[in-house]
Amino acid sequence: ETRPEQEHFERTIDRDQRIEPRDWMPDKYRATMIRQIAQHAHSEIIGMQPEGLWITRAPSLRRKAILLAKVQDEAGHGLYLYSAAETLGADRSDLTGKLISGRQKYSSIFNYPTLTFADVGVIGWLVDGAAICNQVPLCRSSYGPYARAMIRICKEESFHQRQGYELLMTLMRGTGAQREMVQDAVNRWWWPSLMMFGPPDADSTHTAQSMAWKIKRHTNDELRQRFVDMTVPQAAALGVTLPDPDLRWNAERGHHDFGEIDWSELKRVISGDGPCNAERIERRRKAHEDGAWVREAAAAYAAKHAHKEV
Ligand code: FAQ
Repeated sequence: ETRPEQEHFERTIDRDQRIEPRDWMPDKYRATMIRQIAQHAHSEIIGMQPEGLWITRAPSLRRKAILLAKVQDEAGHGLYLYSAAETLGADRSDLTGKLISGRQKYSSIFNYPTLTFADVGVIGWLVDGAAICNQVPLCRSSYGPYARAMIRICKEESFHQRQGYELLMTLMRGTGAQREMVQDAVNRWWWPSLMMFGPPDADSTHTAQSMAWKIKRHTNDELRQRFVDMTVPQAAALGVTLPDPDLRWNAERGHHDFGEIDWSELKRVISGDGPCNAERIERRRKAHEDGAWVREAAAAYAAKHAHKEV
């Protein structure tokens, strides 16, 4: 016999309506949402680092202003998402502690180094492109505060994607050395971008349950395929080669076939052993510690204010 609140939950999911913070939900649904939203928030915050490193080295004032705005947007996305996690009863400082101590994950993609300014363009094109592909369907995710946060985040991500593509078009119209710089960045970021979508469906722990609850609307492999199909013509327009000799159109499937992904690399990077994992976490830890006085001052101010109101 199902309880009325459980029936309400199931009916809401069946009808494609949204679960709201006040609603009853299964403990596992709550835990899954906190996990995914926290990982997503951590990714936005850690994701500020690879591009942030280029703010002081941007080649012009215009590029610096654009990059500053983009990295600032990422901070905003992170804060939005931590707020969404709070509606589920999560505590923000606890989530930050779990990130710093390695008990919660963030996207594998941010553990790769940004070696040249072309990497800024390729992150916009491929990494934000992959993020959009993954996040547009999440605007229909069953948890209301997450789905609504995704709407604004996706609008900003699509602006980020275009700025990356425009940066690359500019470089491709430049010198031979600049074109080589772009190709080198594409070679390094292509495979890690495909890994952003997660393990293959057969090895994905959470996909089946998250699809049943309509948290996820497509599987990891479906979104990865969509991303490949979307990116191939963009690469051709740009004049770069995607570093995969097995990449070709399959008329029968109506999709591009592509080569085998090195899943052992994804496993390594997720488990903490990527090129920049230690550096990223160390920088986050230091920023958190350096910001302690700001949190203390804000708390003291709020306490004083509350006292005055009484
Ligand atoms: N990296 O069973 P599944 C951005 C973990 S975009 C690290 O398939 P699920 C924008 C997974 O958590 C990036 N870990 O899991 C930006 C699970 O571990 P757990 C952020 C990964 O949740 C652009 C285990 O493997 N976007 O930040 C990865 O059903 C430029 C098994 O996997 C989002 O977070 C990975 N790539 O599907 C910012 C989108 N893949 O928790 C700055 C929302 C999997 O059991 C600059 N998230 N894992 O210990 C999602 O859509 C999903 O969570 C997936 C994974 C698709 C990422």
